Amino acid sequence: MLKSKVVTIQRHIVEQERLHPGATGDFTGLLWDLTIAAKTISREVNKAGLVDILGVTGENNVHGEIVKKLDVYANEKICKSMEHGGHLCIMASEENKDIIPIPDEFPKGKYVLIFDPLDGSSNIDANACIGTIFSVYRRKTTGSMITQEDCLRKGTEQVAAGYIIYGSSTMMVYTTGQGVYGFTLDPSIGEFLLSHENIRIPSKGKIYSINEGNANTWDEGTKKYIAYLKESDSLTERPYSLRYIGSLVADFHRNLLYGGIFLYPADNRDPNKPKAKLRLLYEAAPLAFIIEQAGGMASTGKERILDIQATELHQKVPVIIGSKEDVLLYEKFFNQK
Ligand code: AHM
Ligand code: MG
Repeated sequence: MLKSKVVTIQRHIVEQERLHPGATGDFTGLLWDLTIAAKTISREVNKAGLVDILGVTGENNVHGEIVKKLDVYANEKICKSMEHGGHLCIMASEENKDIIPIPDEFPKGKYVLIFDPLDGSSNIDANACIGTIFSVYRRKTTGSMITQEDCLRKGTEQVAAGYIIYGSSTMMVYTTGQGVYGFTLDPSIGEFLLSHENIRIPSKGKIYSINEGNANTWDEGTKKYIAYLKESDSLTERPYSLRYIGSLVADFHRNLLYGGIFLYPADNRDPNKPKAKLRLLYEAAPLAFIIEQAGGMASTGKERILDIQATELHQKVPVIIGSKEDVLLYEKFFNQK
């Protein structure tokens, strides 16, 4: 049966904006520009196996990791799609060491865009899911100088966050602080259509997602928690199932829809210098905003991710994210003395 109302992402954004009296349309324009970039990246990702675009460029990104060609493509595409609209004053990308200024020839706007252009890039050659993550803040500084300070923020200050998942179909999921909405790209008309209204994560799941190969690097609390999830107990629906793709957006998206917990704890082999992997501004904070809006939780084990004030552009944090009851229980294990 046909749905009585087909809602394009553009219509949804406009309708959301109408809820804010005094809105100028600026933010609508920003999100609209992002959807254009998303569609173009989706097209390239879909045909990646067909053209000579796969493979390694030979350059390393700021984290010392090998950059694949599609990462470079996605990074440039987002920068080019977003720089001229007059909505942004600055950008920061996981692939760039420093902030990305808006070129002089374009007007500057009041928003800041922070993004991971193509996360999970180690999965590209295997045709597995990858994603783009984004986060939007209002400009903080005043005056003519726009600085890194505008990007070094607390997650609670986000005005929007979302991701695009390039999977069996392409989806865009986003929040502006009024619930989480998912749109599926209909390639025949080139439009994102509302497919997941007001997404809520189950309060408890039966899935855990973690790189178990790192087990010997975990702190005691994490070791005990994962061992607990593997025990059998019908009352608490254990054992949990392990599902791990190694592509954050894909692991996150599945757990958001089915319930569960994703963990990337710090490497604790030197307890005085725990080493996290995921980035606060590009990965943790936007997904934390989305999960809280969907009724879930995001924590480092010790603190709420959205409360962390960024002090460095490429700062890394432990990420424990998912169903509320699962994350709360993890915190108990983690903080047990
Ligand atoms: P990337 O931003 O370089 O793609 O790395 C982040 C990815 C995440 O998508 C994923 O959750 C994690 O790294 C997987 O790491 P590991 O291979 O150590 O399990
Ligand atoms: Mg990433």
